[in-house]
Amino acid sequence: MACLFCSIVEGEIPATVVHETATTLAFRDIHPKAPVHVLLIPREHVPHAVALDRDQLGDLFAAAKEVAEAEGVAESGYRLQFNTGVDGGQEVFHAHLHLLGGKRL
Ligand code: D5M
Repeated sequence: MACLFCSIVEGEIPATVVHETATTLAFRDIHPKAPVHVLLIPREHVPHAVALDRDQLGDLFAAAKEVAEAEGVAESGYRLQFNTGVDGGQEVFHAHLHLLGGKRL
């Protein structure tokens, strides 16, 4: 079955990209749960957070820091969240790190 976030990486489905590197992509969540809600993903398909290797995890967290600064929430604070597996609330099975901020969560 086609992966939604792989389609975004390939440019086949539009997304509002806010940050990109050789290994990661960050775009706005289509159903934001906070004034700032960005999803950070590895370009490579990895089904969930626990399957990410150390380099991929490091790249995602480094990108999250850059996004937080660019979105103006670095000082006020923000939440970083991986929903992992069905009981964890994961709906899209391409690993993604939620960055939420812009209000008191
Ligand atoms: O989070 C999956 C998230 O993905 C959820 O917050 C909605 C978001 N989503 C779904 N489709 C899109 C598109 N097309 N663009 C941007 N964001 C999208 P989970 O942790 O799997 O529950």
